[in-house]
Amino acid sequence: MSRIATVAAAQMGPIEKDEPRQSTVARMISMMRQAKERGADLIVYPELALTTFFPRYWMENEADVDAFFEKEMPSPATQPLFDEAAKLGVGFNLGYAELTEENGRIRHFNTAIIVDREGKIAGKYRKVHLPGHHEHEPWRPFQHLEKAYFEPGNLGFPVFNTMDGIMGMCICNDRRWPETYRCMGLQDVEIIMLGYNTPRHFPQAPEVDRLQDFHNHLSLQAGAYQNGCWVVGVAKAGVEDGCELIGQSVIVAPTGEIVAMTSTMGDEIIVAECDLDRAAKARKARWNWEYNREPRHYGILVDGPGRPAPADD
Ligand code: ING
Repeated sequence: MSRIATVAAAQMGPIEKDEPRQSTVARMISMMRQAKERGADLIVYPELALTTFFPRYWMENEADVDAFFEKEMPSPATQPLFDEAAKLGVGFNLGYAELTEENGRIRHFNTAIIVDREGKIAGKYRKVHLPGHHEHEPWRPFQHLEKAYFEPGNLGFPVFNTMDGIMGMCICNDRRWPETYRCMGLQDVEIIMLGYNTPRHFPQAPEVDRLQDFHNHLSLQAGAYQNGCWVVGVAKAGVEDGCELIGQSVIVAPTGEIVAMTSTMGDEIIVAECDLDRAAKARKARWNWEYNREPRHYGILVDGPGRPAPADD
């Protein structure tokens, strides 16, 4: 008997800077109900799904930045989403800005959680690959200050046994790095869920603006195929405060084929039946790590160039 997860990708359209969380949560609940009606038992929301993509703004005042963060999860504003999920028996993946105290200091992470069908948090991930820049760069038409507002994630790339599957997460820029998928693939992940906020315009290289949709799908499809797992990529799409964010959210099969894609730039759900056993099957054939992989030659992946680990991770 196959283990089928009926998955909805819940793409969200623009969230304006002053849109209250109650409004975005109401939009998410509406999409959850639509997804349930279409048979879904798992729904994936975008990165930083509760607010506008605030790293596009330079904010001098830390309190202004912290206003975009959740100090607890569930919070009063998100509790209705957890309640609805438990009522409908639908699991979900939610991206949000996490403000927490850890190792005696306040930490800021770009975070995602998997919540099971009883409304309980089954897993947490903190974005490892932070794109953008640390300082205000006025030459840009909009900022991309993730390196200023977040710390790199300190949880690695965990996978979680939940909802009768092996489930993993990543967030936005993580999807462009093959290490992300492989770290979960080696843990036999069957489905990887992720959200993204991807501006069409890339100020450092405007000549690649025309390739943003292609690079998005190239990354997601390669990750799925090369690790024999399902990949669900969900956009925050449309024009937020003058900044166009790409859409084309997709559900990708372990073969790398796109099985469903959105066709608007607003709130839109797509649904697919994901047979999780197809991932396990791929692991026995082409991606049989013990039989085909040669780690003795891969040392540079860990010892090669990259950011040093922070002292107090
Ligand atoms: N956004 C973008 C992403 O990786 C980006 C940043 C855009 C990097 C285009 C490279 C090219 O999709 C986030 N939030 O990571």
